[in-house]
Amino acid sequence: MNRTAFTRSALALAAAGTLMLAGLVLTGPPASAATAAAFPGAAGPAMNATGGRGGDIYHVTNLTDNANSPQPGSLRYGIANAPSTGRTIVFDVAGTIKLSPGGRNGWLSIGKSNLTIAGQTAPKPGITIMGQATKVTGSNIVIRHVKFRPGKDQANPGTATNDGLWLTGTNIIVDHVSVSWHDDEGISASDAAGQISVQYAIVSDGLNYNGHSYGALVGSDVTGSNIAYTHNLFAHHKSRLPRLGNETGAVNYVEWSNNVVFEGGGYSGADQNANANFVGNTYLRHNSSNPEVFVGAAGTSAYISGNRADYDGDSNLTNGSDASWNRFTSVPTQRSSRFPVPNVTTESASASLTKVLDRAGAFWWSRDAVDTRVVSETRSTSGAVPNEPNSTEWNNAWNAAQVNRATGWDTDGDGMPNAWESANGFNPATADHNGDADNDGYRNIEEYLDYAAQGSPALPTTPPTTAPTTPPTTAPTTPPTTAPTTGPTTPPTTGPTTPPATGACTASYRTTNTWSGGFQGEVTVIAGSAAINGWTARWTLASGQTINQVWNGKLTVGGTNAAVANESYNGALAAGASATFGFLATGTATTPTFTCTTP
Ligand SMILES: [Ca+2]
Ligand SMILES: [Ca+2]
Ligand SMILES: [Ca+2]
Ligand SMILES: [Ca+2]
Repeated sequence: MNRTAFTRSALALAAAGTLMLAGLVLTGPPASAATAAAFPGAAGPAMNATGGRGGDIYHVTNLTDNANSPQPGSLRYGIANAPSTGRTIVFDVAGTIKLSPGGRNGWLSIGKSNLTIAGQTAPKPGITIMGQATKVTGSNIVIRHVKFRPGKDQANPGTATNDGLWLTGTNIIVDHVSVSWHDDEGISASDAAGQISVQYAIVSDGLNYNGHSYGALVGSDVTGSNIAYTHNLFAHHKSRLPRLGNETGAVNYVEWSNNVVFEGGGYSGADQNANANFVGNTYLRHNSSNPEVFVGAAGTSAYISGNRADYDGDSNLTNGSDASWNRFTSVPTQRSSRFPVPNVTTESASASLTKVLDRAGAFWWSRDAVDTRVVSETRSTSGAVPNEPNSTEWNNAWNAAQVNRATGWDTDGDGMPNAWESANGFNPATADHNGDADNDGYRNIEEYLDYAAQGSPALPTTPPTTAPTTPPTTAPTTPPTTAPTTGPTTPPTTGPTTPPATGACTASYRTTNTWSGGFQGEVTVIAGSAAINGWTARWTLASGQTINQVWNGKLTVGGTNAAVANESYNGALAAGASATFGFLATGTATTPTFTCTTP
């Protein structure tokens, strides 16, 4: 997906879906053979999971939960009744889903396959799942931007069996979730786990009242599985960061890289048959009594590179030392090359530290009290492993008010809200979620999901103007009211074959809107003392800036070099005339220097 504005001509390629008025489910035929990753930014073994791509759209319209009799409109109902042909679950409500009943029967079981759970579509403050554990056993599943804060088992509090999220299916990618108040592991991938990616999660506050404040079990009983945990923050756990291995003799690979592990003590461990890469992790502590960041066992084989341990407990998180084999202890086989976990590109500990602290968690653009506190405590290496949830945080989450979308948010029910559809040239009255207007392999609904995953930055305050694709076919019906004051002295015998294109141009910039994590900019291009026929404005993107959408111009980005050229309808400018284009970007607004060239 190129994150530029769609054009109406491209829209003609979009396949219309079918609106089922009786329910909240939309279906439509597959429209594109192009392939794409699960979403922009997906990585790891499940990078290419397709989830619900090409399937129907299910709207969560209430926060009820009852495992024994799921109600239409609830999340559990949408999962339990998902068709095998794929389903994308969007949320018309925000608030807390209290899993019911207590005990294992009340766990949220995600046993269907070809499923996308798009928590980023919920209104602020998003969806929080509480009360019981969540277990994923299906395959080809995308889970994004949901908070899992289970607490103790509601029927048997104190049994310490509530994981935040337990992944034991295959081809599952979990992205930008938040997990806390588990009394067993936060996010585990184990047992029947196949190809698994866990990225940009905040996993915090493992409850230690029963000694089970654990981070993650990471290992599989399936030979050939690959599991990657990358760019996650684990904070306030006693141990298992991760606990590797299996007891079946299966041979498989683990990537534990570019994570931030902030713990109050304890260590990680491994059973047998563990093969793991540890690259570019940051290990933070304010209690340096346990020097190890990982303790292996018989059968542990590990590759380590570029890990940093910073134990001084200050707010400078990058003045630690290289965490070498003296901190990865009891590892019988010290590898000199990495295990081949697919689709992983590692980076330095400091580069990933910044990304994780800025961008991890479900609603990183509007973090809740728990994630805000945990990131703050990580930045200052403060806080502690809790025995119980903070009571104020728990009560506020448990009793959170339900937030509903306004009427008319998504008239055609295709999961793409009216305002976004209009701003991007889609039809808010036709279910066209399964089209692929720009033919990039991402269905139209996925283009919206990506926008929502950026925190839904403000749409342009003035909608993009769209040039007519054909010139007017009829002449003006009213003549000019004033005649020319002077006529041509000698008529030309032939007209010019191409318009002149020799003039120079300038470009100026202003920021028209900003919000947390993004901004909107406007650039005015002015022709010099001669007419021009085409222009290109260029500038350098500052660190962290990404352009998501451009209107009235065509964007090209190479590295940090951005260039916007004219559209067909605004390239020709008379001397001194101007044209403007606008864009939406993530990152912090700056005032870059623009250059303008012709054509
Ligand atoms: Ca430090
Ligand atoms: Ca719509
Ligand atoms: Ca539509
Ligand atoms: Ca597309």
